[in-house]
Amino acid sequence: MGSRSDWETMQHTANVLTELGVPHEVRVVSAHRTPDLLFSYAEQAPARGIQVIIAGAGGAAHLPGMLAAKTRLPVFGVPVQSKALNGMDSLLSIAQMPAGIPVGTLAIGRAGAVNAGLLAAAVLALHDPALASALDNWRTRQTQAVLEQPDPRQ
Ligand code: RP5
Repeated sequence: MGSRSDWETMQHTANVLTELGVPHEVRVVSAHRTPDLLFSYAEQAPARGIQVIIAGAGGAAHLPGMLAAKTRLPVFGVPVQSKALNGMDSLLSIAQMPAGIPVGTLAIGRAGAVNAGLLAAAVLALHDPALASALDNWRTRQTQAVLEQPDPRQ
């Protein structure tokens, strides 16, 4: 994520990955404040065994796009809800990538953070039967939770 202030949102990604048993690391890497770290992080990621990068950032959210520019690993971007523009700035900065450098863009805020974890897990599950099973179970529990409580007053 681009800042410690993004953790309030990005903790939801980490929580999902933890629930699914996906090994992951959490780092603050800022496109603007630590650009050299951003480059070295992206360049070294494949050799360190990283398979997917989830990048959350807000405002002028260049982190996901710049990571994608520096690595062929799949990059999923989470637009953090900014104070000034409610995350529309984050969303557009992350989504409007030029052809040739893709970033998979999720929803603004918590929903995007949760779904980034689920999407990354789905990609990894393509070659990991145990993770595929954990993801299926997670989705089944979610469905059951809705079906078991159809009355929102309860
Ligand atoms: C972005 O600027 C970060 O991703 C964060 O969402 C936003 C504000 O950062 P702080 O000023 O709170 O550190 O780079």
